[in-house]
Amino acid sequence: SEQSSAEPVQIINLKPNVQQHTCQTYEKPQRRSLESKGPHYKWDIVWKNVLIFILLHGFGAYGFWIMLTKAKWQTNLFGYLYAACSAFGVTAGAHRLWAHRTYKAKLPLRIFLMILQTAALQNDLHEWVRDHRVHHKFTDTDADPHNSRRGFFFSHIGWLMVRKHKDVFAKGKTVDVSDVENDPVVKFQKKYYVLLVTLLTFIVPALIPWYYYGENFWISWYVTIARYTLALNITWLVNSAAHIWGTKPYDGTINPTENKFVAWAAFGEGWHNYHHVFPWDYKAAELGNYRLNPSTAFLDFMAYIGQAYDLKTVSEEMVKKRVKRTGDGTWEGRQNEGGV
Ligand code: ST9
Ligand code: ZN
Ligand code: ZN
Repeated sequence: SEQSSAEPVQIINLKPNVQQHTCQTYEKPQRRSLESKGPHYKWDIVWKNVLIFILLHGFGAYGFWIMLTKAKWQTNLFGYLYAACSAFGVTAGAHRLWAHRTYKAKLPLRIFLMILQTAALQNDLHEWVRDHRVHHKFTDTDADPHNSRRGFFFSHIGWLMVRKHKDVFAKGKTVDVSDVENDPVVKFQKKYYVLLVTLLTFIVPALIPWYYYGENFWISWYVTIARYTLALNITWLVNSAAHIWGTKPYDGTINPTENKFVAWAAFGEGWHNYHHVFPWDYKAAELGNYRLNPSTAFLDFMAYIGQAYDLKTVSEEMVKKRVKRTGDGTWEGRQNEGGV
């Protein structure tokens, strides 16, 4: 691709006093303007996506205003509950089950989570998991699909509007996703993805308020767009904000942070320094306080009714050892508000 031809230039142009980044190199995350990335990265822009995201955010903002001024309270409540369901599909499903295998799920729960994840329209599970595993293996390098060293904008939304860096393809090949490819639930979703996504992200949630309590269809439609746009941005904050702002109680040498706001907004996925250090913990946090981690409450409930089992976690001893070795010294004052 064009990116590969631009690559050698990037290396030759490195000034002698500029350190080349490796996974191990610690650099305080910096906010730099997109322009400063110009000479280093070729932005092979996918204009179709740019247009879609501009329209989505335009109509989403309008929908948000409709929510505040015109929509019935039932429509807003339904929108919130629908967003929460789709969030669990992403956090408990795509993320903690399929991407990290932090627990095992019986077939009914896997089907349920697949349906919820479809309602979030964040790519099908196979693609979501592949990008996410590659993100963990090559965090904040050129092989990371949303490399946060390329700035807030790129890691938040920019990465979805350009062709991927050649390293994502090359190094991504080394990441095994055969378990997901062989999961019949994932295969089913992939086969009917466009139809399922159209129904579950847009049509069904727009029709319910109209059908059941006489909401104006267009109001319901705009609330649907607003819900989707907001949920996407909250999800993206995990890749952007929680790789830039916050403390690093578990490992001060990596970019991912503990970010309480993101944890609150993203259903418990903002304890991101911990998560990158111990990705197999089903709580995706050390303490798993329900209020700042509803996804953990969801999974504990699923375990209680026998749908989730073999939930993996990390011993306090192991956490403390790691904190001592690599933490940034903020562990004592860490904010997850005293556990469950
Ligand atoms: C979205 C995803 O928003 C968000 C993910 C966020 C993750 C956050 C995680 C944090 C935890 C969870 C928090 C949840 C909180 C929820 C709270 C909610 C209230 N490895 O991709 P292509 C190869 S999606 C290995 O097309 P291009 C592969 O062979 C939003 N290989 O690359 C592939 O072919 P195939 C909606 C890889 O052409 C081929 O390359 N979706 C990898 O550069 C081509 O792949 C969109 O907007 C890899 N990682 O295009 C769509 N990647 O697939 C956006 C690729 O056949 N996508 N290969 O095997 C696109 O339009 C395009 O992907 C592109 C890049 C333009 C971005
Ligand atoms: Zn993860
Ligand atoms: Zn991350």
